[in-house]
Amino acid sequence: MKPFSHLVLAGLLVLAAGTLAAQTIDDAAQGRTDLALGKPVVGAPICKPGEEASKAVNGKIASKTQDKFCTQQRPGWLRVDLQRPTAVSGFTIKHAGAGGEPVSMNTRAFKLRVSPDGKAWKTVVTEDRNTASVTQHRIATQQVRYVELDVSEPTQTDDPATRIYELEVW
Ligand SMILES: [Ca+2]
Repeated sequence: MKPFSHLVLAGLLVLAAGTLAAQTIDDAAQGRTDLALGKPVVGAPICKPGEEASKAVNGKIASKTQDKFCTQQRPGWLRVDLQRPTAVSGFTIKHAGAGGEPVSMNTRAFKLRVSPDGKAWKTVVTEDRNTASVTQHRIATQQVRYVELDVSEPTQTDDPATRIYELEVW
């Protein structure tokens, strides 16, 4: 083998190792257990059948009509019951764009409140001008039973509908 080939081979090995490392980190990040998946959930009145609050914790984002929670109430809200106090350190919210809808429909302003008992509530996340389709919010790890999403500005425009494809708790 010529020296040049050795260099190419070494380069490929470095590339392969880098890809493997990145993949491992990515898997770890995505390997979080979604504590809200399939849990009891209530929310503001829905836009139409198929867009119930439960669709925000069904683990799916494929369907624009069956996998999201939609409400036109303002403020819009959604409350998940983890059923017992659970160590929570963050949230991932999948907004309209994550479900393939226009990013102009992404939730603009919202808060996340948590409670260990349904009585004492604490606001742990405040977002005033989000534009992203997927948002992640890390908090100091704490014991949480209820998680509530409160939406004050549902979209980037005057479209009044809140669209949440998934509210993940981790
Ligand atoms: Ca969903």
